[in-house]
Amino acid sequence: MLIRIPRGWELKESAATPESAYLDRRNLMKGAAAAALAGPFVASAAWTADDDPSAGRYPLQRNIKFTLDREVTEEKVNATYNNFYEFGSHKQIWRDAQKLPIRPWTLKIDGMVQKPMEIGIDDLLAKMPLEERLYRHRCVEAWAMAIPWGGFELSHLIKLVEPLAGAKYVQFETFMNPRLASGQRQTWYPWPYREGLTIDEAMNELTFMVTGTYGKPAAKQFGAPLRLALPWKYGFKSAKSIARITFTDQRPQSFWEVIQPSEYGFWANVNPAFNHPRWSQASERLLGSDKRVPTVIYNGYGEFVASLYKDLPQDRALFS
Ligand SMILES: Nc1nc2c(c(=O)[nH]1)N[C@H]1C(S)=C(S)[C@@H](COP(=O)(O)O)O[C@H]1N2
Ligand SMILES: [Mo]
Repeated sequence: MLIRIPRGWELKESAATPESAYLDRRNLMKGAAAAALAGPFVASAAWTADDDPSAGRYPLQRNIKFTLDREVTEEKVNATYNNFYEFGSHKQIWRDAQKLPIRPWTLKIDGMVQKPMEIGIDDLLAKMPLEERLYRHRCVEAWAMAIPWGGFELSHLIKLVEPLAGAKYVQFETFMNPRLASGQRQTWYPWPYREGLTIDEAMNELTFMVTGTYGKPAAKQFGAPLRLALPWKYGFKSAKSIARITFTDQRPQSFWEVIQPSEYGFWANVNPAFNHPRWSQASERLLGSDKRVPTVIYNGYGEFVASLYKDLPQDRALFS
């Protein structure tokens, strides 16, 4: 069991939580404690994994280049409200997601690279410069959070496999295991979950491969042991539990794009001026608080990424 010392932001966040939420949380905690006494299957913090072999690597040094304009979302709020359709199409998938075995876990990198590889997650963790970053996270459904991610910049991994000059896109694929993941038995979805970026987007310094959350190995519902965090794009671009990365000269078609291309386009850059066909994107709800705040172009990360899109028409193309 890892003993963890609360750090500055954690104290600040709980101090800033509205009283009503704080009281609710105390009741929730009482419930969790009672459940822990009641049976062996519920740990005291059942939404986090405490048996991850990479636990000794955390917490990681924070990279202070990445700052927030809001409080970090409370861990429990974040860890019990997730999109992970492999485990169901509702937000309370965290318990089901604990079924996902994350060791052994092999990442396959193939396609247009000089050095294709298959690498175990712990070997990968040993090779990559790990750090912590505080990122905003904006779902296309108009809710938002702020999260301390641990992990590494994808560019480091890309340099290792040496893409060929003709590789223009990077495709990410989640594990496929319908026996284990009930959502994958819903055959009308185009499994496995896929996402894609241009190679320039993938090489951008913001593009982060997440291996940890809240100072620990990533909880399974966040997409352990390896997920993307692309804070300037809507959340669906940030594929979870990635098993394969493929370099290609063809633009990948993503899971949501196959389902509904008019609602979930390839670029999916956060853009308050371009509404979703069924709702406004002008503002967002900050989970864990009662606040609604204006949405900002590129989710506030324009200084890092705006130059990637200077040659695209500036209206619809930013989204689709
Ligand atoms: N494999 C996979 N990755 C996924 C999803 C999913 O259903 N399956 N949902 C996406 C969506 S819509 C969002 S908003 C984020 C949610 O991440 P969170 O649960 O950590 O907030 O994961 C994205 N990555
Ligand atoms: Mo989302």
